[in-house]
Amino acid sequence: MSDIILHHYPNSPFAEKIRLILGFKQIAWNSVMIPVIMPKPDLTALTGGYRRTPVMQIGADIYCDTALIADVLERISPSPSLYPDAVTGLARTLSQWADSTLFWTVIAHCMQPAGIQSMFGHLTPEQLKAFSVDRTQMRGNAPRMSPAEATGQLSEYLRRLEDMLSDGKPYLLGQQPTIADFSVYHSLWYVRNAKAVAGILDATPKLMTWLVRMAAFGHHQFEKMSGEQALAIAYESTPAATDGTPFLNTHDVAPGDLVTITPTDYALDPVQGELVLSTANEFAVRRSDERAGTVVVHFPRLGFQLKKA
Ligand SMILES: N[C@@H](CCC(=O)N[C@@H](CS)C(=O)NCC(=O)O)C(=O)O
Repeated sequence: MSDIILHHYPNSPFAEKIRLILGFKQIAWNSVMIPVIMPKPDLTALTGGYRRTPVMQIGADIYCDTALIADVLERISPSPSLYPDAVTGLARTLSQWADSTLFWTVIAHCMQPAGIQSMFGHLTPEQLKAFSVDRTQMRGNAPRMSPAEATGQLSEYLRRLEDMLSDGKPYLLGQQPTIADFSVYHSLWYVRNAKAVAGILDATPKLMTWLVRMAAFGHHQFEKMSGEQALAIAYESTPAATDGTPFLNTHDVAPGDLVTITPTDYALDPVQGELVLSTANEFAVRRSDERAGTVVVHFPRLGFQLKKA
């Protein structure tokens, strides 16, 4: 049985990014379905409060945010690489743009009435209301874009991406897919699923062909697992050792200090624990939970803030 557990739900774009990376790398995994809105009691028992989707678990190590999850999958299975040497800086930077700017432009484009009808038409008015209240609370004061702005800006972004596929290049940065392809893919996958507003993709035929090429990686093999089973695995496991990893002290903190780690953009739920890792690209805290036992929760440095508790 694979050690990798993905906590996710089917129509989450960021989860689709990771499912497709698992397909690209041919890594077998376990699938735990989590609720689309709060509360998410099994998930937050593992994370200590972080509620975004997806989360990856390996034993008693919990990995938040797809930027870090992709790095961990690369460590586990380096080939085929998401970060080819020749373009690694460019790939990571394009990926960060796609996961933030492109993603929120896509959400604003899809959340116009016709798009909502395509994606959520099957929900009752009460369910739709609960979803909308949850996401409004989650986003807090994060800036919002009108559908008119979003649609106009998305058309321009799509043209720029189409330009990257000139000269018959199969992937955005050349002959091999990189992390940037997976980050752009998940947002465009979401547009394609919002059928009433997916026509925007018709103007960029190379991008459509690329979408089909990317989708062919599939999700590889997975088995269903319950949230309870995942919690039991965390409880029975010991977090991977972190001793010996050089500690990068940027916040006047020492290993073992009680800190909180919180996203800087939305869903600002702090996770509190003892700091066990602070590297150029990662923070991790150790915490204990009645149901999950002692776990280490990992975050990327980019997009998160560390504070002494
Ligand atoms: N930067 C995060 C973004 C994750 C994210 O925003 N996921 C969306 C779903 S695609 C989410 O969490 N929505 C609220 C929820 O699922 O509770 C990542 O890369 O993992």
